[in-house]
Amino acid sequence: MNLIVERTDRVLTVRLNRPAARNALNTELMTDLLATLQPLDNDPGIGCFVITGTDQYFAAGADIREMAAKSAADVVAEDFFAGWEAFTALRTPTVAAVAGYALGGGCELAMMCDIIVAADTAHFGQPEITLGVIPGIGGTQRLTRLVGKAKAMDLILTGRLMDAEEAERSGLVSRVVPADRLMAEAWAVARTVAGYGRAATRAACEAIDRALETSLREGVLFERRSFQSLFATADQQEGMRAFLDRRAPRFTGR
Ligand code: CO8
Repeated sequence: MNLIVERTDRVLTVRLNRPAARNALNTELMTDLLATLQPLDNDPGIGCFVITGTDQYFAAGADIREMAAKSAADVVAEDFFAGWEAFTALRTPTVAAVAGYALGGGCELAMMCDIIVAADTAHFGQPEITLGVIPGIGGTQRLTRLVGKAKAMDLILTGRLMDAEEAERSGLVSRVVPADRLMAEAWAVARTVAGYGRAATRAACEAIDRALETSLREGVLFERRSFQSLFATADQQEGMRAFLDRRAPRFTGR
């Protein structure tokens, strides 16, 4: 079993579970992950996903054993790694709770999530250069956008790892917490996000992601149109009415 899945309140937690391979991301694990998340992406009872690993390994990257025997023709014909695009197409806000190693594809998976909460034991890196390749699931693009060219070049060209403190300082992770508080913190974040109106949390994710892909003018227009469209939701009316009535809002996801 590659995954351990737990549903509590409005949060679905998926724990990667290939300890013998340090949670290396093989095709089977990716398929299982997508098969778990995709049917729940539109479930009104789920407001946030949490992806995590073990205390020592978030994920040690793409599965080198699976990759090693492939030919160039194989990886092109399969469009190897293209399946991960489906993970980025999920619309439910996703929190990565990272302890230990998040390397290669593991770092890329964390970066495909919307928020990264890291334990103080976390180490991030893109060591593909040591294997004679480069990142293949978005690492050269997302890492560069998130931490800037200087740090991305340093990490990807040398293959060195950065610890949680450097990752937070560089803007890769949102928060660093003591390892024994990681899941409590990640779940607190997830429960908070899951408690808001679904249309608004999704619109926020889309608009923030748009900032990485477009000009300021286009991004601001996209944001304004999204903002305006939220006035079609019951949650907008409820949120503003509750503020004026000095009571807690009761969001329904409509
Ligand atoms: N893939 C497959 N198996 C792995 C992986 C991996 N990424 N990482 C660890 N394992 C396996 C080991 O082979 C070993 O198996 P076995 O017991 O059968 O020999 C077992 O896990 C334990 O490994 P270690 O003894 O090394 O465990 P440690 O706890 O001492 O070290 C580390 C853990 C630091 C995570 C270490 O295993 C490591 O450095 N792993 C490799 C990290 C790495 O290089 N990741 C990048 C992978 S490449 C990638 O993600 C994208 C490639 C893009 C290519 C694009 C092509 C289209």
